Amino acid sequence: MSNRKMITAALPYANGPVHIGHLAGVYIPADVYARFQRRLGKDVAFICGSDEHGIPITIRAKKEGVTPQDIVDKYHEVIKKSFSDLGISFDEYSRTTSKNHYETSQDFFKVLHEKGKFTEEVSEQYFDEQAGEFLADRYIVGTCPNCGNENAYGDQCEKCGSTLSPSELINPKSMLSGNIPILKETKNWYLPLNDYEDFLNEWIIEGHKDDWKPNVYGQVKSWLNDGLKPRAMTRDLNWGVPVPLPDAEGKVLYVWFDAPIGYISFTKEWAEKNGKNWKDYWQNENSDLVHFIGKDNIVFHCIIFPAMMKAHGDYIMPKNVPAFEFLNLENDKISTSRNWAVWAHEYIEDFPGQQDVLRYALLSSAPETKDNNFTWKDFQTKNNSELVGIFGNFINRVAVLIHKYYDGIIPQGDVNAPELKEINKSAKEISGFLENYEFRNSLTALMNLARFGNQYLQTEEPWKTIKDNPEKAAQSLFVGAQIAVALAQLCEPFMPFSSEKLLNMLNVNKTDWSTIETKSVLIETGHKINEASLLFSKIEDDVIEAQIQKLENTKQNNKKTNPNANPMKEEITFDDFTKIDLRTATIVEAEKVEKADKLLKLTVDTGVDVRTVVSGIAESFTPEEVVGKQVMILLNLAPRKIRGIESQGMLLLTTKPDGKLSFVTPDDNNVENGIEIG
Ligand code: B3M
Ligand code: ZN
Repeated sequence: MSNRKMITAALPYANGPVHIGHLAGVYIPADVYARFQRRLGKDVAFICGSDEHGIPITIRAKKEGVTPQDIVDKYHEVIKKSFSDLGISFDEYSRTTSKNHYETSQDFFKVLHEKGKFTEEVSEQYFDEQAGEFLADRYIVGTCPNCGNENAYGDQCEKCGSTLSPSELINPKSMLSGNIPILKETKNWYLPLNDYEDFLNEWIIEGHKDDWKPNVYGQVKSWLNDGLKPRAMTRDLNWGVPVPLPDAEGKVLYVWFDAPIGYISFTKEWAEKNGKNWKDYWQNENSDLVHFIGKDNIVFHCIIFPAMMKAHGDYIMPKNVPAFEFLNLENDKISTSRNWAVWAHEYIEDFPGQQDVLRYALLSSAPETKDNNFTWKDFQTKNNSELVGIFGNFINRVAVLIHKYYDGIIPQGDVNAPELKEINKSAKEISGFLENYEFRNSLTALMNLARFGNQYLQTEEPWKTIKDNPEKAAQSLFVGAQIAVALAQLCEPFMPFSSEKLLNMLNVNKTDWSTIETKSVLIETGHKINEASLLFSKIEDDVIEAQIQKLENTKQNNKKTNPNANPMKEEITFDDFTKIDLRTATIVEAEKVEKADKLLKLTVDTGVDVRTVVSGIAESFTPEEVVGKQVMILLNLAPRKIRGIESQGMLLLTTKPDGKLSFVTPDDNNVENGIEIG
């Protein structure tokens, strides 16, 4: 096993903030792994950054009416802050618009070009003559040939889910100008992936059958079975890294060409700052390259990027590509466009100081082998029953009792007590699971040690034995203290904030993982611990209800056919409704109210009587316009004085898109006055 770990986490597109799906399926597991490897004493580079090119960025910019640069500047900061707030311990978090990344990715391209690894192909692509631009597949809309949806995109129909190519669309239209695009010839550089089939078969299909996750292995196998085709590595776009060739005006590197090279560019940036040599991590067999990704990125990390690195010739291949499935939220697919997500930056605001609770909850439902589900109720239970009830409770009992009976000094105990073996066993179990990318099992193993500690105290009952068998009480708390220290050390990859708090409380330093795997005494008799403080606190129902309500609001919002419509008011009963006396009526006289621009004084025949109503309609109607109009009136509204005039009732009005008011009237104006409405 190599001493160097080159760990990458998929570069998030800087087109929006990160949500719990990203965290559970890539960043938290990757962070646990990186922290764990550091504790093993490995030479770790944990690298990530924002993916700032590609259509997702330009689409977002169009939507918000700003430039792509504005978008990436904004979201790069938001994303970077969320990661740091959540304790994701990247050694480097950079961005693909950095100068160094442009140079690194262009150099990479040039090497492949000079080695003759690309083929040049001329193809016909849709072109918007008015905009003067070639159109990315996403920028073409038309009718889906499969389901007839008139708003299908050039790459996909979101209604029936089928994958499309722009040429399949019926009546294609450019999203830039609305015009019909023309087909125009253009030259691009292709990587003939088919040339790498033998290499990929041997390396992955034969070489990693047993150590790669079945979901990753299976997907690669099926791609290879279907046969690979040349894939364009350049695009006719104006947002991206320019193709570094003289005859490539207006062309940029394909985002999936430049983005994975980002891992390399960012390692260079980190190495430079830290006196390291980046090649030790990327071009040396004594380095383990591991990519943490979501399942939708498998083909890029297991086929395309390896083929690029193979073509280049100087690079090592990934040792493993632990890809995760997807996390759902309250049994529904997480969706940025539907705002169906728990956003990292909002969580941090709503749950200050509780980053570890989210880390714990997401890890314990990490979608390792199949899609998984996050619910707020489950989150609450995990906190209240597991973190507070088991882990926190054990630590608290040990610390409080040691203070109570021994002034905070670790008492005398038998260093050969059999229970101490449990510590080493747990440490080994956790590392076994982590080496195997089994994050949920590793977390369970950690919690099992806390459970063991709790049960141990429960059977030993030092609070009873302290009276008639003080030696036994001392022994129990000596063992309890060892388990507490072990938990403080072992929980660090999972819950770094709590680990730090706990290490402080126990007044001990971080140690190597191997110490916990082998030593039986982690804290000596006579050592003084600090004041006990609570590690976790109960999350009350109202806090959870508020989060559920937030999602409920999103659901209601998504149902709106008119985004300007206000949400429904609080429900009323039928009895409430029958109290309201609505009638048809006719305006018989109208005049302006002096010194009030908005008001008209109206005389209204309600069928029941003739009365005065003051109405704020003067900016929408002249007095002449309203005389003779049949209207609807709220008859039994308590009278009130407006500008010294008593107004008796209220006319029903609505607002037009231009802001002008309009009367609600019966659609047949032969209705008599005084007829009830309901
Ligand atoms: N930005 C895709 C994604 O966010 C892409 C990953 C790049 S990793 C090199 O799913
Ligand atoms: Zn369709």
